[in-house]
Amino acid sequence: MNFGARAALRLEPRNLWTVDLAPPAGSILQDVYEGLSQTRKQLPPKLFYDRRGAALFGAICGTRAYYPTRTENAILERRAAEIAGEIGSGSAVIEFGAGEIEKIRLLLPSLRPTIYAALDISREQLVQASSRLAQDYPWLAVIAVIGDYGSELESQLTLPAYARRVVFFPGSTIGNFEPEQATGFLRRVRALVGDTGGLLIGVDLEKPVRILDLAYNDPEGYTAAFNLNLLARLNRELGADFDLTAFEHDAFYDVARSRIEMHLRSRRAQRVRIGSRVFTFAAGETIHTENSYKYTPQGFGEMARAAGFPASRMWTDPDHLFGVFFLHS
Ligand code: AVI
Repeated sequence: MNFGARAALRLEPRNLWTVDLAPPAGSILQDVYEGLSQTRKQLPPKLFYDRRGAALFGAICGTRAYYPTRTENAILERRAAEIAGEIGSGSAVIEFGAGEIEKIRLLLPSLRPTIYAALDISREQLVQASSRLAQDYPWLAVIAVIGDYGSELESQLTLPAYARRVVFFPGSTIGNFEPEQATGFLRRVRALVGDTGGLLIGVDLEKPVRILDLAYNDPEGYTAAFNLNLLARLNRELGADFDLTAFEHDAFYDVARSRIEMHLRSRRAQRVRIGSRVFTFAAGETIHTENSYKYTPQGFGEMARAAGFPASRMWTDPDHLFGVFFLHS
């Protein structure tokens, strides 16, 4: 196996390799200055996921209100044989943003790929989760690729030509991309998997507003804590002086744009110091922290077609809350 200039290292167990394609760790300060200097202040959602943010996201996924995780898991579990039938055995599966490597486990016994490459930026978590997977599935070649799937690192990935390439992108993370970014992402995947490969992707579907509003305003308050942790992170990592009690979580569904918007709303007029700069907030002004787009099956199918995937099949749950799509040419 070849990964551009970087050699893959073989680890224990013997069916596990790792390769480091991570960019040098940079400061988040530039992103923060840029976002907060806009007329409508914003911060990129990737900043949510420090250690505490990742733990809070895990807690959100376990709530009753946040239906996507359990619904997608149930679809993968119940439809594993059909999904495997569509993809065929012996493929090379590449998961983007693999995290704890849990969802692919629901498919492996039916899917029987030869290679599973897990991409994630969080080194320690990825190597540990890959090692557990390699131990549990000794027949599978597991490759832990430390890198950012958002940075077009697929040009550095050379997988064996004989295996059908299938990108696995569960979790409805595509919903956090702006529609043009999402199309660009699908095009990149299409180039990576080629004419014979495909994309297995989880997509959150449009649904009644009350279900969506509740999912992003869970009664336990984990989503609010997850949103506010972003400011706590800026205090921890950049020495900023955000008063966390002076901001509140605000999440609502915008029907016209088919998206949940998350904001942090300033409860009063205030000034906040970050590094060498001071930012001024009016009472009620917000920092826009995330969009989460919801798609209709038709709308997503059209986007996929425009990106070079003319064929698709979707599996859903009885309430049509969530769709798992297999896109191919
Ligand atoms: C990761 N992503 C798909 C989640 C979502 O639903 O958009 C992030 C999230 N934000 C608030 N709750 C969950």
